Amino acid sequence: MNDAVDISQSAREVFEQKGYITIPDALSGQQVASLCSAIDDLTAHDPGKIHNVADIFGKHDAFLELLDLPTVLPVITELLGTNIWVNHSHLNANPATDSKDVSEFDNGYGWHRDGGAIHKDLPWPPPLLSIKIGYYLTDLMQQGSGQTYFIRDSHNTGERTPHAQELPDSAFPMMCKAGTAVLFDRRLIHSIRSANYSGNKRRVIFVQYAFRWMAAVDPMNVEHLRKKCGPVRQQLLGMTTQVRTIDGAQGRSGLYYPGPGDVPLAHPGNTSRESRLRAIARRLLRILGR
Ligand SMILES: O=C(O)CCC(=O)C(=O)O
Repeated sequence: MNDAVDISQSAREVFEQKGYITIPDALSGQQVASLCSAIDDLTAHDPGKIHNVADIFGKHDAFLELLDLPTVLPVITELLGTNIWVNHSHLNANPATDSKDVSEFDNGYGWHRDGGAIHKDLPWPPPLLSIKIGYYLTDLMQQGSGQTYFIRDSHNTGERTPHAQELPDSAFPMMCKAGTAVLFDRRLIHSIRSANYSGNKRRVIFVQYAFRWMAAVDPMNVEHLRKKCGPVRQQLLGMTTQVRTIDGAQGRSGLYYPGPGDVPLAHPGNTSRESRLRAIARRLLRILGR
């Protein structure tokens, strides 16, 4: 089993050393069930196929709570700070097959570091820049359940990505229980898929936090969510950017020169006021609904 995060040790220390942190029970059983059912709704047209679908937040409201999950977001802000947004998300559904290896897939394990052109454009070592979280919604404690494989220490070594069908000795599967969040360094080489002969469909959701000045990976079809989201979620969906005047220079983007309205996440007072208001509104609606 992988080491769980040791709360007494700083998250940064664990993350820098291993390139990932696991948070068991980041999601309750109820949250796991509702996220699985959202994935099943969105993939119901072809349940027997592998799905890897990006830009999930505008596709189902069940995903919205992952934006500012209290069990995970504080760790992200400890590692990246508050000038962040979610510039990429995807859901993965991997039905079980009989195959014990990845030879049936043209691209095998699909080894990669996250960030695409970042790795061509910047010399090694590139900075961290973004962190991806895997929310594992299926128990993956048994070998061959379609686990994500990681190449140990590759966030530091800069080694080449293995050939698609290769499984190096330094590769290990992320064995974890349903409800676990795994935060990983985008420079850590990982698989895009692995064999799933467990008999169970694997369901996972990936959410990537990046600095606000990094462009979107996804189309970001989220504008219709504005009214459903408070300031923090709006920030994380990229909806809070203002044009600012800096030292008399007009027309500077709040992505680069963030002011308080740009980054509500940096002002927890606003958030608690907002959640208090939401609680009052919920209570009123309950009373009116009686
Ligand atoms: O599905 C997986 O196990 C990993 C997918 C992933 O992280 C990716 O596509 O970058």
